[in-house]
Amino acid sequence: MNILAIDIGGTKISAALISRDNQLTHHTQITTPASASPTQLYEALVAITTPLKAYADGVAVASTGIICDGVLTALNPNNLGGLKNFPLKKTLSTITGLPCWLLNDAQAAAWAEYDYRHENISDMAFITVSTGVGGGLIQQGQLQLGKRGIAGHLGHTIADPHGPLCGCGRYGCVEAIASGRAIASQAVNELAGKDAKAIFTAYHQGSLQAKTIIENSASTIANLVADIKAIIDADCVVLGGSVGLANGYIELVQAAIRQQPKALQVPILAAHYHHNAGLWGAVLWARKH
Ligand code: ADP
Ligand code: BMX
Ligand code: ZN
Repeated sequence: MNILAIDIGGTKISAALISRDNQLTHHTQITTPASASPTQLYEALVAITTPLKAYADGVAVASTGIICDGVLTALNPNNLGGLKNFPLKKTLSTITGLPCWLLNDAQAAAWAEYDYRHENISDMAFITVSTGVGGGLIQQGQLQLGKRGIAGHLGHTIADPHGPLCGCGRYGCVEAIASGRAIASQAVNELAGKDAKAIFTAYHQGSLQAKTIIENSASTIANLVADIKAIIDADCVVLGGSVGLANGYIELVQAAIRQQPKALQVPILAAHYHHNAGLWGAVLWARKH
């Protein structure tokens, strides 16, 4: 089966064809509409699927948000231009006329990264540090979805109860401190208004402000990793997303985890599938089901 894989994130929507013999081709990317109203998201999905759908036998989707019964519900609507609910499966089936399989983006990436390592491990977590902070858990070789699709939403565990208000309504979520959006929102003075990518550039140019913000993000993720170890005794934790994979970031998280008690330390690895972990996970999951 040739599958049209789509990864819907808070910043970008990417798509590619993945053939039955695992060749990834025709990779394309568009910006997620800033105000992702249902109409704008619909139009973005039409734009990205139209050139590719004729070559596919099915559609596999990894999407930000809680995915349950084919519907996307935002836990943090701010990450999707305020969009709260969207009938993703129905919409994509109508646009493409193809069968569709859906997963949350980080759950999908967790599945791909586990699949790659399954001969050596049984329990792991995937964390994407991107627009938000997403998560996916594998326990005893099983991807955890939960009855309502929320399992693994690690970005909405609390890092600091006195921390900033998260778009989900809680104070001090990991996502409100460590995500790409949170990194940008902490910038002041010479870095005010810059996005996380620009703040990383400033960090590599020696900006002390950028260093403080990025190290705070990395140590928040390291605390989350130690919590995951305590909860599921993970064999490893895999990092992805454009912040998670940014030059020097994983080293900061690894350095911070070494400050934790030995029993809570765990190997932290970069995603084998890099930025395409969600695309691959959605396809591997679709084939399995
Ligand atoms: P999505 O959330 O749509 O899946 P990404 O994984 O690309 O998309 O994450 C988007 C976030 O990553 C934004 O905050 C953006 O500023 C930041 N970002 C993008 N490229 C880089 C980079 N090279 N280095 C650091 N941060 C980056
Ligand atoms: C948010 C949440 C998660 C998602 C994570 C990473 C929404 C819309 N999304 O915590 O479902 O996995 O962001 O998403 O509530 P990304 O856009 O950063 O890839
Ligand atoms: Zn939250």
